[in-house]
Amino acid sequence: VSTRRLDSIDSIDHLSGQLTVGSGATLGDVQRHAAAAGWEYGVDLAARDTATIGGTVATNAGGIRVIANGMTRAQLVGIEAVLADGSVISHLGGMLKDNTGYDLASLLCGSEGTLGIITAVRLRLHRPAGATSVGFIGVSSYADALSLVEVARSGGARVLAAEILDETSMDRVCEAFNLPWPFRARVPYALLFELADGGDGSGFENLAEHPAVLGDLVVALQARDRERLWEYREKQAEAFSELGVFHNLDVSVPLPRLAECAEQLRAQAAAMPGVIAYGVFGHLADGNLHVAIVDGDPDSYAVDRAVLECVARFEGSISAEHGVGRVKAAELHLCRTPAEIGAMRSIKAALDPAGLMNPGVIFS
Ligand code: LAC
Ligand code: ZN
Repeated sequence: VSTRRLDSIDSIDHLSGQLTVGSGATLGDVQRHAAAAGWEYGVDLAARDTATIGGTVATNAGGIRVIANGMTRAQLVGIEAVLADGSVISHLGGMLKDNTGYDLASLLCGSEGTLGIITAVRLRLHRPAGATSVGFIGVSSYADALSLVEVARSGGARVLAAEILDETSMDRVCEAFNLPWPFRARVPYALLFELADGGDGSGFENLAEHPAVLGDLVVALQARDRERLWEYREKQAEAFSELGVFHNLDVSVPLPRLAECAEQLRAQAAAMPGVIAYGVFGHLADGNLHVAIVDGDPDSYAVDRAVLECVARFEGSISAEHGVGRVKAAELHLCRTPAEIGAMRSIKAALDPAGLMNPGVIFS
């Protein structure tokens, strides 16, 4: 089923700061539509021009603005969807306050197509953050990077993004896209911040003096320079995939345990036989790590399982933003209790008793 032709985008309701869009419109189209009218859509990710809004809602997409705006579910005010029995549920009136029973929009959001097909959504918009600065900071550990996130969050400028790249992912993207190493000296980790500081770099003042900053601080004020710094982060998946089929894990860990878990994931990847390249990078402030591992045997699931089991030991989630899908369905028990999985199965059975909707996804 393709929803691509359901691509209508209504005019913006300036009174409520909301917008109704068909599920086939791309994320990029919605972002541009909102921006042209002086608003901002709260979700952004590298696949903005191919991802449909319906897809981002069905998967509760995260991305690079979660620290500022929350995930897709936090943008959702209402939903229209077709259920397995052919009934249409439609609740697009845009009431922010509406406690009449279960929140079906939230339920369908992140259900990965297992409960129904989303046809339209009502989204809340944000006031634009204004001009921003992007900074790249060298640090010597995940723990130091987290201390800088804390400093940044308690400073004056709003943090719009806080991303981390380890040395191996930096080397990979530099090699794949022929990018220069962005610092004068090599650093074990690079931390990328985007701050809503009026675009003059003032948001980085309280960070620059912090003892956790290793070497130089690179700050970009112009749009082209900001994009240039973002390239190191946004091109990671592409950089690893050009080496072959790669194991692309997407996990999250409670922030107090993130540093230790990330170090174990790196050590574990480095010690795996046959590994050609690896990196542990991602949306640091969300506790969301992307673990990229390329090995000689792309079909081997042992690599994935080792990562997911490590994360489970730290009481993390085996899918922070990409979803469970079919690949991780057998591993759901690593981060959900039998009671939780039982409740989810009951919902699935009630709404889709014949199992028509995306069979095999979420539940093995
Ligand atoms: C990223 C996507 C793949 O953050 O989740 O690069
Ligand atoms: Zn991501």
